[in-house]
Amino acid sequence: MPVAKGRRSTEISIGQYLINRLQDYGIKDLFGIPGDYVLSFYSMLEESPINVVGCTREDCAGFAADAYARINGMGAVCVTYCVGGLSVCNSIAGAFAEKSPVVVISGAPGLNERVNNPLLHHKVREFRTQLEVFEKICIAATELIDPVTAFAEIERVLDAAFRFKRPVYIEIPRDMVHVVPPTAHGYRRPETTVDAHALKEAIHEAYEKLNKAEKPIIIAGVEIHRFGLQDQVVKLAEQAQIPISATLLGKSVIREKHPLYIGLYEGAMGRAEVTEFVEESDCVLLLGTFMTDINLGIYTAKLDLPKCIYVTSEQLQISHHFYHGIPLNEFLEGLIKSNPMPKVRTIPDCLRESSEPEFVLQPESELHVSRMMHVINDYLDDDTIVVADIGDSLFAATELVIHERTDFLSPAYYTSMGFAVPAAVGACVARPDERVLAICGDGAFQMTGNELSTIVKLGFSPILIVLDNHGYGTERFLQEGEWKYNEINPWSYYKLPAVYGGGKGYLVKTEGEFAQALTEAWQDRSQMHIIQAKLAEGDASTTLLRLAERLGARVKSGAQR
Ligand SMILES: Cc1ncc(C[n+]2csc(CCOP(=O)(O)OP(=O)(O)O)c2C)c(N)n1
Ligand SMILES: [Mg+2]
Repeated sequence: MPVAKGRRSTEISIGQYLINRLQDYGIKDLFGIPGDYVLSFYSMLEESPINVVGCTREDCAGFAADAYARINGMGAVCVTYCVGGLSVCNSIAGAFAEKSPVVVISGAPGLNERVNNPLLHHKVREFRTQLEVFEKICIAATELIDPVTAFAEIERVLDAAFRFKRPVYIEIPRDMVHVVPPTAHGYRRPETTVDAHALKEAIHEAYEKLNKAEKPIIIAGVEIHRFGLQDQVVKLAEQAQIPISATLLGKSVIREKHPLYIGLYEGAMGRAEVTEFVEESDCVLLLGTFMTDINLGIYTAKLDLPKCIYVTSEQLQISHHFYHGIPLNEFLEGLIKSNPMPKVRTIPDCLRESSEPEFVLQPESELHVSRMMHVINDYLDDDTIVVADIGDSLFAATELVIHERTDFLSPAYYTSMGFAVPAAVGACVARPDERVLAICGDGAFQMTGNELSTIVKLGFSPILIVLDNHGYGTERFLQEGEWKYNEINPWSYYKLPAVYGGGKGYLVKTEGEFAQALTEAWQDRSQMHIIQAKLAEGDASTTLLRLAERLGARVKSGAQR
């Protein structure tokens, strides 16, 4: 855990202490929108080394901070009371669900303004209403209302974000920002007790199980990203020659060109060859994987519990045995040391990337998302970060091959539309030297696409592809019939650079036009690029078609109930 670097002095104010500690946790940039309840803290921020990125909306600032946290390790968003704070709730709920450590800082009315409970602007119900909302969607929350405990509270809450990889909430009444505590409580980090006997036994049981295995497989999940355990997973896999698959939320957890990587495991939603290879395993090592419906292909995954070793930061289960108090990293390290040697499993040619038939561009062909992904695949390099929104952007993006690990961002579990464009801002800020490619549905774009304006303001050069199917394509596949609610107002997305005052737009309708626009965009790093891709009527990726089959059946059965 980052320790306070000699800044425990009570000579500094509460606001300054918070700013110092954010930096100790590696937060160099912060997203948000100011307001009168947070102005004094904003001014303090602006005078600090932290770079403040103003966004167009608070929920966008939340998505940007979430993406930044996924890449950087921790992120922060700073907003005003209620009108800003409550607007950021959805993004923070997503960060909670998908384990992204975002620090939410909100201003609030001063304590001296609250006497006699006046009706101050932005107040909803009680002065604590916003805090209570955030208590539900954060792993820890505090209001800095007591100078004596303020520093310890900041420590407690930031430590929780760091340890649990979940968002936290810090509220500062505006008259507390400049208060210098006369004395301050220190913070004592709660001891994490590791049960050494349980650890030893768990490692032994896992070792025995793996050693006996003839067809082992690793399924790596998102926690491997969050806890920075990628090297350990690769080490274990390489040492024991165990093939690795990843879940959708964990996509790119390992370099997708790694010889042991066999692709995404998504139950019946994924490639049949991968599903079969995983499900016929006699020892499935699930590492940091969330058992979510989408990760498991809407519960079509067939993983036989007695064959599984299921380990996350929250639980460890081997077959029917539960172990408690065992940190994910210690288990992994212990398992590597035990050096299990299961039978080496040959990876069939059909699971190797090189087995894919060579893609041949058909310049006159209408646009189909799955084929577009093949075109994009040729451009991805080690310096690309791919961001995918919800809808067919995500499903089709499963077909991309991400070169480096942790370079694929998507809200693949919480599935909130509108993530991609603001997340692209967060990714550009976190890694200004890399190229960000964002893929977004037209519906999702209409929600938060205005954040392109921030991209223009900051002078970044991401490439955004808007998949234009005039509406909520995914939902058309989930509910039979032609429904007006799936239609949206068609926009000329490619003309938006003129509105934002920067960037270049392209309207493409064929594969040839798409490839040409992408080439042009890729070569130009002086501005952002927005490619409006008009899809063939009724187009859907293979993954969406498979999912629609499963989910559609559920939606229908739900409707009949
Ligand atoms: C914030 C939010 N609102 C509503 C939904 C429900 N929803 C899921 S997919 C979808 C349609 C997405 O449309 P678009 O972004 O155009 O992508 P497409 O499905 O057409 O690829 C909707 C409305 C959601 N996931 N998130
Ligand atoms: Mg659409």
